[in-house]
Amino acid sequence: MKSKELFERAIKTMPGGVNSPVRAFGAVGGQPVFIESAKGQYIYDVSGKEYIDYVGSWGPMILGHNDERVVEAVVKQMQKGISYGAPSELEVEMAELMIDMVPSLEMVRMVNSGTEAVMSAIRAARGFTGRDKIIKFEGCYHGHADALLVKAGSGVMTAGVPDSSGVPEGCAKDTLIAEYNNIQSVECLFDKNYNEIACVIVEPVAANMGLVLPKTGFLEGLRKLCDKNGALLIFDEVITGFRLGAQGAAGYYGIKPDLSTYGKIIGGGMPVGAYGGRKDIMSVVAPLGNVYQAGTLSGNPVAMCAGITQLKILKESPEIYTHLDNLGERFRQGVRALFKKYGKKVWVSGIGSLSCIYFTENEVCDYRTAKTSDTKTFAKYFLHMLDRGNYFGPSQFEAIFISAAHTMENIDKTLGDIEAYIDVNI
Ligand code: KE4
Repeated sequence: MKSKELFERAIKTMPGGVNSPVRAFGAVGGQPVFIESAKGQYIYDVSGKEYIDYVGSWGPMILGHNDERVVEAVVKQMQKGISYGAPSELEVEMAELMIDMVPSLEMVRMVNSGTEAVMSAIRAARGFTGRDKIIKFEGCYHGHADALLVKAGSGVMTAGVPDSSGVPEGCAKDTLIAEYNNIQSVECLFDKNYNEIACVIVEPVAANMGLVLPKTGFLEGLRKLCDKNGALLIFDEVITGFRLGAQGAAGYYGIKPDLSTYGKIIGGGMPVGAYGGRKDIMSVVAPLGNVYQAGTLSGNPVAMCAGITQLKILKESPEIYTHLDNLGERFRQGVRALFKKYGKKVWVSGIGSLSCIYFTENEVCDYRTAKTSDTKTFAKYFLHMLDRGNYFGPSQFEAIFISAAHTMENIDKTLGDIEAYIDVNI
């Protein structure tokens, strides 16, 4: 069965034929390729075509697909049991491992997705502070919980408005929207909502409007404003956690958040999320405290096995991060050089194994400038690269993920395909 036939079947039984919207290729046209298998840095579609994978399941596959050590651990655990719904040693091991690797973590709770991690962390922040309002940033994505599917209301000083149908105004009104990299926009919201703000949630590196790095002083400024106003700082590290080094973005930038949220890498490809941070805050979470949060498959033993194995490899092999940095740098420098060679301006951003190519002449530092990218040109570029066996995220506003399984030869092959695109299209 080829992708086309599968997609025709899929759209009959699933909204848009997919289980997550970005996969439907709506932003780039064409039809999604259906994946049959994956190994290392490669994925293979149902027609047997091989692609160098620059999505890596949107981040979890930092070691590459089907790392033997992860697969072996998962298979071994499955022989013993798939799910217990009761405490297991693996959950204790996972919590201890995360706390050992991330200095700001004193207590953690496992959940089943990044969305769950963020919605639970927000509830804990509201329960701990007794305040209702939260600040998020335009262009940052924190999963699909109602309070986070909110866009800026008219003028940044007013409450947010729903960014999805089905989200009641009541859910959106307590979500205030600031501008990424604009600390004044945050200060204004604190001044206008004095003593009402429970937390500020931020992607310390914004990887859902493409890839936007924090400007010098931005994260430090958030830390100071939260301390000054008695609000909590939540780092959403679902993408950056354990990717920008073992200590994630918090370690990379030397900022201590009050709570952090995780997903993706900590599950090794299995459905896992987590939230955690200061013990006094996490102590409000049931059954210890009265902030309720629960989950049938939270701490699932098979998923814990996958996550523990992957995290232990990252902890014990710091050279992996050097390799990721080198691959990412090679890619970014190569792309900049190619477009310069052909006299075309693009904005290439990146940090470690995360990158983005924006088809705009502007410097991209926030949502407004990210949106100046020419998404039609991106779509043409995307389909050219897909045809040449490079699988990138099917949207200008997603990041490029490189894994430890990638090689310099892979990067150079992809750069060659980019040059072929520029040569015939620019
Ligand atoms: P999940 O519920 O999808 O596990 O995590 C939500 C989430 C939370 N926080 C951040 C910073 C995230 O990037 C995400 C999810 N990331 C997207 C990729 N941009 C997942 C891909 C998808 O939605 O299909």
